Amino acid sequence: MDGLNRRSALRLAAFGVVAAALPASSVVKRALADDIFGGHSPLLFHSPPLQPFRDELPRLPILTGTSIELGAHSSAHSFHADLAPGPTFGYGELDYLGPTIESVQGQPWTLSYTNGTQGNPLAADIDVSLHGMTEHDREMTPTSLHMHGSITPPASDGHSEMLVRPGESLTHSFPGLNEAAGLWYHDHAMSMTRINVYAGLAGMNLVRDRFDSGDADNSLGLPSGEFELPLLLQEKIMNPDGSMSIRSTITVPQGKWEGGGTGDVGVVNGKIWPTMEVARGLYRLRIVNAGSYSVWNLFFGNRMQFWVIGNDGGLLDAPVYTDSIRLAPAERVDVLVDFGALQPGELVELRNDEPPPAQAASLGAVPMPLFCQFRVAPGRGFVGDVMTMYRGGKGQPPLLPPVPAAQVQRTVTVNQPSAGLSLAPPLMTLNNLRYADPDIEMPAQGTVEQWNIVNTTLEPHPIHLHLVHFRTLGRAPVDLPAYQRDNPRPDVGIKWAPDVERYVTGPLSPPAAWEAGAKDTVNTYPGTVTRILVRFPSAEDLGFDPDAVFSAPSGHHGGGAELQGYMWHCHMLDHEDHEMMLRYRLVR
Ligand SMILES: [Cu+2]
Repeated sequence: MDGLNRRSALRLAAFGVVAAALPASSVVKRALADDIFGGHSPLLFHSPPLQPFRDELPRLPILTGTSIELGAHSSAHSFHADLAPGPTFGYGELDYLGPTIESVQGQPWTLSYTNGTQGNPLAADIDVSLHGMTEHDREMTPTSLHMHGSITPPASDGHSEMLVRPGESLTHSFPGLNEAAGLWYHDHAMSMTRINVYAGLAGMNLVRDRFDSGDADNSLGLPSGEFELPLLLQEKIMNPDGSMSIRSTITVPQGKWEGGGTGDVGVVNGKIWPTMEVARGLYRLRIVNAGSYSVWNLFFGNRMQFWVIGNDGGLLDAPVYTDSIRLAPAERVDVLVDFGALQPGELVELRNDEPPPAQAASLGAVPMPLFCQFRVAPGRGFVGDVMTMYRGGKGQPPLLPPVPAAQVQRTVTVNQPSAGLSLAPPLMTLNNLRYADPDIEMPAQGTVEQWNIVNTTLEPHPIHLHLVHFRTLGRAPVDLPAYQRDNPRPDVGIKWAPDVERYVTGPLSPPAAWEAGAKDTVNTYPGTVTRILVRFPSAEDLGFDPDAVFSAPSGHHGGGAELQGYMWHCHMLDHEDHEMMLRYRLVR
């Protein structure tokens, strides 16, 4: 922590009073923080000064096969050349993160998962007051492996109550139904997801198919091998001893849920601000926002444009040429970038200029500016052009189907129950419900529903539905004061999702062009209704029963508890860990 002289301590005390008295006026608080603290707020923890580009950008190893074994284990990892190794979790052989799994459409595969962790590197940060947690969990870390975006039977989906404790194993079955796409896997244990992912439990899954085969001669003409680069983006706060700090602010005691904190250093594939030499040619970057909380507006430092050719669920019909992309937690983009247009020796940074969320900004957080650097080498790289289309042609998958018509309209809400005078919200909810509340959504198998997601908070929330893919229709502004005045919200625990249509005050803004394809996570903006069209598949479509009852090998509420269905939740991990997650069932 920065040393505070008496005068600034007095100012800080005054600031605290002002901040508490103005819970809704984050702009005022941010201005005060900037004015008083020059953007280096003593309310926040900070990483020690670190020089960028000291480490080479790691290429995560690739794991293939139809019978994969993957354990989670305790380890130690150095995030930067000038930092000692600190305690982490890793999957497989890695000290931090996991290998890139390559699977193939049409080839069922299994993943035998073992929880080999010993203790938890962030044990002191675990909030045992959250849903289902006990003191026991500090040392006996519950885990649950979720393949995000995968069409997975319920018992293998990494349900948050399907807990695998140290020494236990679970074999996940994946039927290979997804088409080629960039999926990712991460821990999903109840009330522990933010802790376990921050500790290192995340990795990528590239699904291949006969078009996007990953081979050099793929029929889409896409860069492959060394010219295809998965990039897991995260941000962190580091301690001087090389350990990670999941705490972001001094205003919340250690071991208490924070509500979400931003980092001040960018981490790519496990290294802080790394650098990589690239050949002069086209590269395919498979980017995932694997952060806990932050939305990032990504761009290249030289403002060069690039092509987005796919997102969560697979390829777009045609590339989208753009100079920036706003990526929320769990969203993925499949990007082509041409380093061949640059001169040898040029340096290009992958940067971010998204301001931090209001909650973090109110404490003095500033944008985390940088992820990594590319150094352009003299040699020529991948030779090939960007195609005008990636679907619908010869050697290409079919065009995306038309957006289906809705058979059912369903309004759901994203809420932050009143925080009173406190800076931190007490919890976050969907439909004003806690995770365990019984009044869940039960769409019928085989129907197309339009979900109208009303975000009544001051922050964006990326909403993720397990199992399904959907299409985003767009976002429209809502008169929230009138909506909430006419429909008073009852106590938490009573469902609150009033019809929103007569409170919509403006036209539907279509999604960004790159958001147009099959999505599994959508960023819902504050004060808007985000409309998505979801087809809920039937057991016949899937070849498995999505409503099957299954039981956990272990669990907070006793091993063997019967579970059913999937989850939908905010993918800000801090939020899903504190009630912004509900179950849903696909019923017959
Ligand atoms: Cu959220």
